[in-house]
Amino acid sequence: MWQRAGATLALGLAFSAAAQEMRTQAVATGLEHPWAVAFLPDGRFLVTERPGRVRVIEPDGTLGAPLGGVPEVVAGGQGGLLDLVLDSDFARNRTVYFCFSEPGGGSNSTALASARLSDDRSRLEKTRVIFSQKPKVASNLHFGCRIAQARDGTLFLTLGDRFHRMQDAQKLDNHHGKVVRLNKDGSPAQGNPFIGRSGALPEIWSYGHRNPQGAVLGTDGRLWLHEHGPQGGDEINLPQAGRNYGWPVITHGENYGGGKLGEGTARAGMEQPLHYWVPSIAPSGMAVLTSDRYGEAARGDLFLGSLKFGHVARLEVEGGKVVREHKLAVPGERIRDVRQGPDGLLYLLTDSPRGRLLRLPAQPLAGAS
Ligand SMILES: [Ca+2]
Repeated sequence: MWQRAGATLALGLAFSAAAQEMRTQAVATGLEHPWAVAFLPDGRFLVTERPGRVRVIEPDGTLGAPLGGVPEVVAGGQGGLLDLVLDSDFARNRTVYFCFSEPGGGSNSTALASARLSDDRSRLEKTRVIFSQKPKVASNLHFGCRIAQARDGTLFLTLGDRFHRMQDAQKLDNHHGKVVRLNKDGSPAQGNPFIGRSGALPEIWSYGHRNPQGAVLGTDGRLWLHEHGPQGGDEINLPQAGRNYGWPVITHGENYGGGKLGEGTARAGMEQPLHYWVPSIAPSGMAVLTSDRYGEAARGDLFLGSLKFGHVARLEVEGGKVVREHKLAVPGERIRDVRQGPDGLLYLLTDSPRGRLLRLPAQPLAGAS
C-alpha cells in the first residue's frame, strides 16, 4: 500500500503494485547479523556484525578475522555494533566512524567512535568514543544509529527514543529521538540550531524522531532520513535544523495491538513526513543511486531495505519530493543495509544469523526506461 502524507492517489501520484524480482549475486556469506557495509578503495569491504565485530571481506568473499580495537558493546535485542562509514578523506587518513550500544552504569546508549584502520587491515587504531547519547537507559530497543557525513565534513548521527522514553523525543534536554550534528571530534557542529539556548543540548539538529535506521546525503547535499513507526507510520523525512518531526505527538501509526497513539496525524509546528507507510515495512539502510547501472531513470532515486517484507523500496524523488514507489523483491530476506558501491552497483546486507552481502548486478528496473 502506497500513501503520501497530505495527498492521495487521486492527485495522480503513481505507484507500481507488483514487486519486481531482482537478480542478486552473493559476495559473502556467513555473517552474523551484519549491519553496515563500507567500500575500501582497494576493492575490499568493511562490514560490521551486530554482536560486536568488524571484518574485512576480500573481493572474492573471503571473510577476514574480526578486527582488534573494537570497544565493548552491549549486544542484545536491537543493540550491538551497528553503523560504520568511512571518512570522506579515508584515502589519506584511513579514518572510520562507527556507532554502537555503549554500556555504562548498568544501562546503555548509542555512542559514536572514530578510529584508524591499520595499514595491514588487522585492527582499529586510536579508537576514541567521541559522542555518547544522554542519558543512558536500561533498554535494548531503539538505538537509531545511522551516520551520514555532510559535505562540510560534519557528522549526522541518528538517535532512537529508546522505546521506554518516547516522551523525551519532544524535549531538548536529552538525546532521545534526535538527529545530532557533530564535528569529527564529537563536539557540537557550528551552526547547530540550539547552541546557546538554555536547557537545550547543543548537539541537536532536529527532534521528534522515533527510531531512524536510515540516513544518507542526497545529491543536493541534504540529509534524507527514514524512521520506524510504531505499528504503521514508518516515515521519510528531510530533517532541517531545529524542526520538530512530531513523535510521539503525531504519527500515522498506532499502538502495538491497536489503539490510538498521540494526537492524530498533524499539528501546527510539527513537520509532516515526505512519505509514509501503513502498514510498516520496517525500513533499514538507505542509498541514493548516482549511477546509471539500472537505467537512467533510476538515477537519483532512494533505495531502502525492508526488514519485514523481503524487498528493497525504490522511491522516485523529484524536486525534493517522493513521487512514486517501486518494490524490488529479494524474497525471504530481511534487508538491513543498502549502499551504492564504487562500481555504481547496489549492495545489500541480509539480517540473519547467517547473513549475506549481496550485489544487485546491472539490470533494468521496472518503470526506469
Ligand atoms: Ca514524524
